[in-house]
Amino acid sequence: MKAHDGMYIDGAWRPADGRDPIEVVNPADGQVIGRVPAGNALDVDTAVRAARAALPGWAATPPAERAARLAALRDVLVARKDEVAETVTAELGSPLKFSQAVHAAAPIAVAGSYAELAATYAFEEKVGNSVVHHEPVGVVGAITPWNYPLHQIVAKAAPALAAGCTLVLKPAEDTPLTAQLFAEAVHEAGVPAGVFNLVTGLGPVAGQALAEHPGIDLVSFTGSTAVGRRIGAAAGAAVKRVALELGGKSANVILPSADLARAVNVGVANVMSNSGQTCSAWTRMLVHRDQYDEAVELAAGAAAKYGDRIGPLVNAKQQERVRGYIEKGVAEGARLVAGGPEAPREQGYFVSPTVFAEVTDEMTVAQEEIFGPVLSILRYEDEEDALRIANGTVYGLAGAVWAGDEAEAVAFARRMDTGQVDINGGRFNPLAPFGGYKQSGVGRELGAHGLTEYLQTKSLQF
Ligand code: TXE
Repeated sequence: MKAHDGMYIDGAWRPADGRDPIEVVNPADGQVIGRVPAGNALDVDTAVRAARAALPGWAATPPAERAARLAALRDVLVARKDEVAETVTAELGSPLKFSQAVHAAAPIAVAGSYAELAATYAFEEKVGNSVVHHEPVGVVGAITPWNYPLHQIVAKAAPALAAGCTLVLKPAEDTPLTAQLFAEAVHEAGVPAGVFNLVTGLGPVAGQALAEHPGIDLVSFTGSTAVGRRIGAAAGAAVKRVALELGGKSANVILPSADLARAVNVGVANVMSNSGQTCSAWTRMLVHRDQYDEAVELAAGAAAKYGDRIGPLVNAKQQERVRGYIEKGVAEGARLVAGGPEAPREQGYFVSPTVFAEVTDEMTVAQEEIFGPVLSILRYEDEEDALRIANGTVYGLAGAVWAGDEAEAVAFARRMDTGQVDINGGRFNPLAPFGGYKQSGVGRELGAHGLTEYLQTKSLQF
């Protein structure tokens, strides 16, 4: 795979100060497919300086011109979508069809939505005798994970660029090639030098240096709750803005009036998608006791069908972690009805699609984010019990409700402590705000709500 041996800073690929290579591995077979430099604090500092220098010019660029660059960026992502899909498949291991349909396609929709928002957003509004200006926050430090390598980048870079911010991106060490491809796309789209900068590197080195750099005005982080908590604490101490997209343990609530087979099948597909490496995945299926046995049977059958069709997990550490959770589920008394902890193949970091029945809400597999193809099915007595279980974790990122009647599902969804709920299946909407209640995070991504994360307001009184 093509890999740059440098950092994209101030509009060009430049030699890195940190020379240790990061080996990029294809998780489907363990082969090294490329090497990128592990940037250090000096590389981060160089990139932040470039972003600071570019800030006044980009912030003063008319929104229509920023919109034109974002539209050009979307067009480059369209033109290079096959390359995006192949790169994501090579470094994340996801099946090529899934990479095309999701990993390459979603960022196109998101970039397009911000091209439109940049052109139409009211960056100035009249409020009584005041005019409120929505100005860019400044220089953004974006730290992204590997699970949706390009989407996670575009969900930060596109609104930042639309707002008039400049940024430095530190992508996940597992998926830096997609990030390099994105830097090429930004360059091709004619975004001025210094507006977008890329530093590849390790989290505790380059990531931490970026999060703590005094030249950063907003840290936008997606990743684990443990790292997010530290970044939030450091940002609080420095009184700087922070946006955190963290873990989830979303409930898929199937009310008795729902189409059970459809709800279960879509629910299983949701968890197995991307091999379960999705923060919003509906990892807890809540079923009424009268329908429980039927749901378990349907889910076990649906999971068995996935067999070989899902990709591996991203690396050996995640594979071990997920297998450990499956072993813990068994040890705590949950009943395996599909899959299990044994690796299904010798090569690559695969985990079998796994379904647990007889899960109770205090079990580890019902409380902690597993981040693998593992579904837990819980039994509820009545609607109040379902609500108690659904809201009974520290997380609140997403969820789903199924009912025969949409209004019934909406009434339940309104009582859920979570940032996004799919009603009878739902569909991806790049304009809908996405983000967490409780410990799932701070702030929102996507759409106009995502744009406001990158803006600060100034009011002029007349
Ligand atoms: O995350 P990390 P990991 C969850 C999921 C998964 C677990 C661990 O449960 O099993 O996290 O994954 C950078 N300062 N999610 O270890 O370490 C790192 O380089 C600054 C949920 O991969 O949080 C990468 O770019 N940055 C999730 C990013 O943080 C640091 C997506 C995420 O890595 C850093 C991924 C530091 N000290 C994992 N340490 C979601 N919400 O979608 C690491 N990083």
